[in-house]
Amino acid sequence: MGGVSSDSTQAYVGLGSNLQEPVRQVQRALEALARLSDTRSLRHSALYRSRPLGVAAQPDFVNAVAALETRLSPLALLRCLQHIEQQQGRVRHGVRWGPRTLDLDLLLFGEVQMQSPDLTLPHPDLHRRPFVLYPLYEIAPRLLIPGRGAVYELLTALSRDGLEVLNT
Ligand code: ROI
Repeated sequence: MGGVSSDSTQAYVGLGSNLQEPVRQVQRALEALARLSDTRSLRHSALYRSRPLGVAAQPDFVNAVAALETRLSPLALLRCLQHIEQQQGRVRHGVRWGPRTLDLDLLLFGEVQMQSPDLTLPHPDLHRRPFVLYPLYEIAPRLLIPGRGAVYELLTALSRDGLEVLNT
């Protein structure tokens, strides 16, 4: 939405899907993010194909990262992300680390560092996941992750592990 003023924060959201037309799932979620109230969508990365982390016997994932500017609180934004997941018929197959229709992770919320039962910021696995760090680097190459360091330095420790940019 327009009119996002100076009391707004830049937030980064990770998107992932490996069920029910993953490319379409991620595209629909990007559209839904752009429609959030009190929030403006700034840019997003390309869509990437990635090997599944966790349970290996599941389809490849499609991943992307979006940058938003928002006046929502971190928890209000998290609730919006969960709502979008539900709208897109999120199916969890009961397996931890297993396949999913749509996963939206709040990766970063400005400089906020917090740990609560509902939300940890920055996202605790962000710095070790190639399918998050490479797309993040694409849209914010100089970004600093509070408590972790610069994205471009974190990347040097991480192989691309089969990560591929998709032509969409
Ligand atoms: N693996 C990849 N490649 N991408 C994801 O988004 C992803 N999400 C997950 C698990 C199941 C841990 N593995 C993933 O939640």
